[in-house]
Amino acid sequence: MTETTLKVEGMSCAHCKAAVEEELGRLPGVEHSNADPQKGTVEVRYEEEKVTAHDLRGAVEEAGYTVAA
Ligand SMILES: [Cu+2]
Repeated sequence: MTETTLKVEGMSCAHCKAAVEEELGRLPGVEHSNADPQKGTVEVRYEEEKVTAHDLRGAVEEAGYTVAA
């Protein structure tokens, strides 16, 4: 299990938080995510054998937000 913090642009409210967390939660191997719209960060705990950083970025984009490099 590994943990990372993504910088995510565009989140502004509780709906954004829920949307990002829901999309990340769809990835098999993501155990937990916690988005903070005020800080613009998302903490993700995941299994590195199952999920790549690319997958995480894709899920955030699927939810309609952008991961800052
Ligand atoms: Cu929102």
